[in-house]
Amino acid sequence: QDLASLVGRFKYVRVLDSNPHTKTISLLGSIDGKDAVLTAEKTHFIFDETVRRPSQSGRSTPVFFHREIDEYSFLDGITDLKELTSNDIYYWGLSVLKQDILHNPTAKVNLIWPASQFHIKGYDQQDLHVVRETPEMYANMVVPFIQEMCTSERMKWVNNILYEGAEDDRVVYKEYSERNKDDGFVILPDMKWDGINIDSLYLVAIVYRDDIKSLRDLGPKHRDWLIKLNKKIKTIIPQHYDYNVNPDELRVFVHYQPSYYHFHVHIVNIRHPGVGEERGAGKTMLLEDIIEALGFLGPDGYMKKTLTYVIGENHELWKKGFKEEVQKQLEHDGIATSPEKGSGFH
Ligand code: M7G
Repeated sequence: QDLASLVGRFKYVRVLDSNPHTKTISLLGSIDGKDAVLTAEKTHFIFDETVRRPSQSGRSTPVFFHREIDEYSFLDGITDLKELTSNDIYYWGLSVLKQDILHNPTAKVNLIWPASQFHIKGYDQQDLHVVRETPEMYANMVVPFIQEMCTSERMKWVNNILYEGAEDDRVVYKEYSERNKDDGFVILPDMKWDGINIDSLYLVAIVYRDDIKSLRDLGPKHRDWLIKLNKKIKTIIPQHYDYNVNPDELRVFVHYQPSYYHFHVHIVNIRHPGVGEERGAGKTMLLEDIIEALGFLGPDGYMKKTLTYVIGENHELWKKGFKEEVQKQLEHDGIATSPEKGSGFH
């Protein structure tokens, strides 16, 4: 089953969501009678100084180097240009750029098949809400939800990477020894990255230890380990990409709520703004801030902290009590939820 033949058999049902800012569109459909989510994202422009060279070791992890002119860059790659209007010193128009499946593809295409209801809901357009997750809400609602989400089926892709050699040829760095499993981790390109443009570089570091489901499980005893991890990430990645991205140009962060409850860290080029928040829900916590906070949060670390973040109505937690909690919180705070209920400030 390759992507092209699967996409060829995709039967369109409806548009789940589209976003002009991130230039993405997600479609719901079916392939061979099973639900599928097909997402396309327009790729970013290639600047003339960074181009891709196939890696000499035969791995598909690209190697970047500087070059003066590139036929696929914006400017040299313009094959058609038509002015729409001009006014004084301002001109605007439309253009067609030279495209090439290897050097300058138009879009990155992602397919989830067969897609579960979790996947479909995650990509579907939804209203968002700010919620305060208290330690009690975590214990009563989130813990049971995490248990439900940690099925071997749902975690299969993670275990495939850690133990089954999946995406092996793309792995950027791996540190693992049977003796020291708790320190092991692997860094590889995230599914979200086109793998071509360093400006939109997006990697994920997945740890081998499986006792940390999310940010909530982090305590002061993890501080030194996180410091080491942060240092390694910021040393290894710039080196690997030939310093086309520098240590202080990497946004290293964790999501809460994550989509997958096995501790992992996102590594993104800071040129890629707001990335990771595309689908609305969630909170981005910089690893540096987490390390700092673990220094004073007390012995229970994040377990005792109230976390405020955005959640979508399609999220299971919204239906499993968060909706009511948001109402209660607003009432408790004396904040009106609609104009009729509000008497204003007198
Ligand atoms: P998250 O913070 O749990 O969720 O991160 P979110 O960022 O999707 O809200 C999980 C990360 O793993 C995301 O950045 C995904 O794009 C990435 N990811 C998910 N899957 C299924 C894969 C995969 O099979 N391979 C790789 N390389 N990355 C994946």
